[in-house]
Amino acid sequence: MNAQKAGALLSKVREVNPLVHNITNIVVANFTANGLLALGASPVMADAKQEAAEMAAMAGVLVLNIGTLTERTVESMILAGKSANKHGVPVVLDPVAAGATELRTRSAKQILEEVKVAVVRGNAAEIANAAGQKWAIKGVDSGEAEGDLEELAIHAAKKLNTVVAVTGETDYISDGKQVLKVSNGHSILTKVTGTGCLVTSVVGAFLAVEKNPVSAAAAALAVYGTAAELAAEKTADQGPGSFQVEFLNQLFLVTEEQVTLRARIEKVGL
Ligand code: ATP
Ligand code: TZP
Ligand code: MG
Ligand code: MG
Repeated sequence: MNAQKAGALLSKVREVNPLVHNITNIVVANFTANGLLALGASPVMADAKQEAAEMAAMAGVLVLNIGTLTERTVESMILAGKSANKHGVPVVLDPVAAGATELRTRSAKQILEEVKVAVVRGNAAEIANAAGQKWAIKGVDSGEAEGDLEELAIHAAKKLNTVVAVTGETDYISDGKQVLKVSNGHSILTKVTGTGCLVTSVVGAFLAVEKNPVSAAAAALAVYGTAAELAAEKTADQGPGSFQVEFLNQLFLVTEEQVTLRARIEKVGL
């Protein structure tokens, strides 16, 4: 994956307009739907156990997010996940706040055991805890960086037998062998709730049009980070409220050419 290919994949997302089935949390549902629409995907939120499997079967991708999990929604996630697996629909997981409570850690692990997940996207603490490593976490926010994020991405990918995307100031994507590093983005993303959850769904939108999960995740993170940089430039003297609105604008406006010029994707490690 490189900047040019990331730009081309953005155009493919817009052309295909994939159906992204989200079972997500109550904090970010609206922001996620608007972000996906702005980018060029077609979001649907459907978490009733009576319809989750049916919706997943017809989607381009299924995104599971445990941000405000309940026994009921975890049951729906597993039903939807199994249906997606059966119908060849890729599945992405955001293990929000795994490690913060026993329920979250256990549920993230249960989903990973019962559903074949193509990409797990989280902050360092969430990825580490989902992969059985202890890492401090404060609610939904990652604790201080304790270790090497490149190593963490490789270790977690091997342990979970999936592709892992660890995000933060720099993002690391690994399948346990290769590692890609994405250096786009802006720190003001951390001041708007749901920017992690939305990026997980954006990874899903890219995965719906690109089978290789490492390529899809790297392209999605680079496009997302580029839109954030453009929005931060436009709202430089303002706060997170203006940034949030402009970020949605830039997810809509960012062009293939801008991504080709600005995406910073590098191969690292092994
Ligand atoms: P946390 O709750 O710890 O913030 P999160 O689930 O919100 O985690 P992030 O790691 O914040 O997820 O990632 C969301 C997006 O923000 C990603 O695209 C990431 O690259 C970007 N990002 C996060 N922090 C920074 C930063 N300091 N500089 C640039 N981009 C960042
Ligand atoms: N509480 C439960 S889910 C959630 C909060 C604040 C949203 C987390 O969103 P993100 O994208 O991980 O910052
Ligand atoms: Mg964040
Ligand atoms: Mg998060």
